[in-house]
Amino acid sequence: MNAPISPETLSQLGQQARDVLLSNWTGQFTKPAPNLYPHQWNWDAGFIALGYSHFDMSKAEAELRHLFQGQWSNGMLPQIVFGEEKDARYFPGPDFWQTADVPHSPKGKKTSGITMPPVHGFALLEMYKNSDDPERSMQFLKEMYPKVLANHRYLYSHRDPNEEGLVYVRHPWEPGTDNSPTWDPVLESLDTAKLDIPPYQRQDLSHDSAEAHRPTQTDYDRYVYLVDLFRKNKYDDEAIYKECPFLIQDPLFNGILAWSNESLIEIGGMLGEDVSDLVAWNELTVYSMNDKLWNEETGNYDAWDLANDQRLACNTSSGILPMCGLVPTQEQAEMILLKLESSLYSGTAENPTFWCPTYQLDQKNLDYEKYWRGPIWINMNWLLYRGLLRYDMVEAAERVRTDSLQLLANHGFFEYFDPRRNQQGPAAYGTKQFSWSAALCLDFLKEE
Ligand code: 9WN
Repeated sequence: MNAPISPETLSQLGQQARDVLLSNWTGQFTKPAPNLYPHQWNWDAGFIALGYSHFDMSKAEAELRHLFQGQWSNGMLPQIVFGEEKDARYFPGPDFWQTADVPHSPKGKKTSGITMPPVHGFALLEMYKNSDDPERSMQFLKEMYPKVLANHRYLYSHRDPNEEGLVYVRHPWEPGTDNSPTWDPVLESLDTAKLDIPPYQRQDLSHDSAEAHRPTQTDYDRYVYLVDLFRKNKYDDEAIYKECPFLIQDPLFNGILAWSNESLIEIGGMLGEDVSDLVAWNELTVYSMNDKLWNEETGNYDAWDLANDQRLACNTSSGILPMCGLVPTQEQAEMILLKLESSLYSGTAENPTFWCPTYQLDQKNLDYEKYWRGPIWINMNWLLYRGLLRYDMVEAAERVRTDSLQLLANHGFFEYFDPRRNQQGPAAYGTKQFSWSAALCLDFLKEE
């Protein structure tokens, strides 16, 4: 559907992508964006390191090294490792999180007290594959493998109370798809008028992103309420589990975990390590995702609300992305492909869409412009691209790749994009100079 992008445009795009990453580099790590996100974020850093590995392996390694300096002694890899920029305006900052006195938190770095999708196993293996200095990269694998493994061990031992191989997230920021409609039913039961919410000041609206595209005030009230609950419980996982109303087994988080398990099994094999725990964890994760989360009627992986022990219909792209972790069988993957090609993700002849909207187009509360409730995000497209390739769906994968490059060439390295091909006026939203849009663009471009 796209006219081919000229080689000149593609080469310019590559140069611009490298420039975005370098301009967000602080000397220690890369900010996800110049102003809106002034610290280091967990899954962003994985994607960013992968992007750097195409042109600057030292920075790729430094990115992950810095992130893991924030790792807690129980293995948890935090969502944010705070930088030291004096005029950084981000809420919630370290003063709000209050993790410094928690016994498990690191001494040298300030961090938040929750985690994010464990992309680092596969990012590490991808970096190794992109290296032209295998000896050096083998050393890096040796250095990082135990740290990444410790994060997986944390997830399986502290976030899987029923030992199902399905890890739960306890805050909408943990799966990274903050205001996803999947957890609306759970969050709506938290009546903000009746909750005791500490005073706070949002900072996100003072930057270059429109209020209408960001999470709502009520969303933030609930985010803050949950952080307050964690700090009151001193970040003790068992205590939080007993009290927290938001405990969700998310298909994207667990699908990513499966891909990283697999990658760690491969790395562990190269290093001569005993990978039996990883093999057992991964078998259970794949089994349970198919046994508990797969929905044969819709062809989606649903989410599970552990606090109320109920299924949460997941009609977002998180429900099809476990393909990246080789979770579905070939037959299930064929069902997913049919769905992608249907009006649910492709629109109609009059109103076609770029791939891939993050929310099915038949959903009443779909919003093409609002954050994780419809727009295209480049990291989700990249995960889908890799997932499709794993099932030999080469044509579909190529469509995701070229749609992504087309959007980036049309608009630049925005945070998220309007899926409508016929959209008149602004069609790219959030912050500009967004690092993972640039980093993953570089990975898409290696196929040229
Ligand atoms: C909260 C940094 C992060 C991404 C998330 C994205 C957004 C933060 C925010 O930015 O979330 O973690 O302040 O909105 O939703 O996926 O990692 O880029």
